[in-house]
Amino acid sequence: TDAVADPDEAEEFLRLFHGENPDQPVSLLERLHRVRTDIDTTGTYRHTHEELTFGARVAWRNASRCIGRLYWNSLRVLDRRADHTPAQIHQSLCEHLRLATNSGRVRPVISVFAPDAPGHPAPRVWNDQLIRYAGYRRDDGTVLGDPAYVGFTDLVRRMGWQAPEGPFDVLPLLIDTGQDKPQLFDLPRDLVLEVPIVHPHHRKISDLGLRWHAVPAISNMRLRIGGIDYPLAPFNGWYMGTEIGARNLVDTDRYDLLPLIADLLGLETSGEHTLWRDRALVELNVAVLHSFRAAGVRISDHHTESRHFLTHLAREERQGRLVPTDWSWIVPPVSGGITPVFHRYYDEADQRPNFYLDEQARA
Ligand code: HEM
Ligand code: NRG
Repeated sequence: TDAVADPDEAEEFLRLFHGENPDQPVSLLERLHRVRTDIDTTGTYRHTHEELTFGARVAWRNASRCIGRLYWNSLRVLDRRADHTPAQIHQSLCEHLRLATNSGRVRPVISVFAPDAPGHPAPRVWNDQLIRYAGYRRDDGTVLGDPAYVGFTDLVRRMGWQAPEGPFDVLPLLIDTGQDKPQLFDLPRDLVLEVPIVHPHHRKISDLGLRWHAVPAISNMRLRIGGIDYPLAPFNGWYMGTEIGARNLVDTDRYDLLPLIADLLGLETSGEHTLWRDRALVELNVAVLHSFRAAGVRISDHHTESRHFLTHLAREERQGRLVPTDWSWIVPPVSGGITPVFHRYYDEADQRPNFYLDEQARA
């Protein structure tokens, strides 16, 4: 790539960093001069460790689709810019999961790998998230596992992955340093904490053998700080229950479980007016929250997370900062109107640093 760091964006970021973090060993003017010179001569510049940490935290603070931003300033930032080989990167991703999972006391962590630089493509992983389940299309057209990952599963099978062909098979990592062919790595089983989904009262739901992984770790978003792109910067927090109980296990193009759950609950499914979908949905969400708590794995519910988000908003406004927010992502997919985030409008600015989804065609 011929990526060149944008000097105006670099300056804007350095002013923000020094504004929020006075008492730096190097003055803003010295730093600006140095960065301008570096961009002129090399096409890019290198963030200090402090700039990188601040930049990643502010990218989270600016993530307008994220309801979990109250704790933005305590994000743990792992500087992995020195990793180059696929084996090193795999090692660091495993370390990320170990620190993030923390035996169930899930902590927000980001690992930042080398940025795009002139003549040096940045490493990437092709997985959307570090932990996801395989999907297998059967001959009758139905899917075993997660239908969202049928394409990715086909790809890694063609590359030699030995598929167990179960409903919840953790996919391997596909690590691409841009130097050689992308390489497959299995995640060590003991690094992938999972929760069996059980219902506190309905034995038949518990008997389905459903499960979900403890840590959502998005690995396909580009982190952009001060005009520099970090294409591989996987991050995680903990789950909000509805992500699993109202989307992953429920969307008709995912596990699509509502008809089965309604049947097990003995609901009257002959017409929409019985609200059998809604009743099944609530029981599934009860099961998800109950199961994570029972397993000692951190998770939050949408009522608590909504309140925390409004606390965050008020706190940020007191600091004189805008909180860019996308209503359509912030309002939870169940009980929207009985959460406080529903009943207001938000600012919608695109502020940097931030995370971006690359629509680069992959698998
Ligand atoms: C999106 C919750 C931590 C960045 C979301 C969504 C939820 C959420 C519910 C919407 C997801 C969806 O509908 O698929 C939380 C919770 C966290 C947390 C409970 C606990 C600490 C983080 C962290 C980061 C982050 C640590 C980055 C450092 C984002 C971004 C999106 C997002 C960029 C948008 C993803 C997209 O466009 O697909 N978050 N989050 N979140 N979150 Fe968070
Ligand atoms: N809905 C996705 C995860 C998206 C991000 N959610 C978080 N992020 N909680 C899913 O896997 O269901 N986070 O960094 O904690």
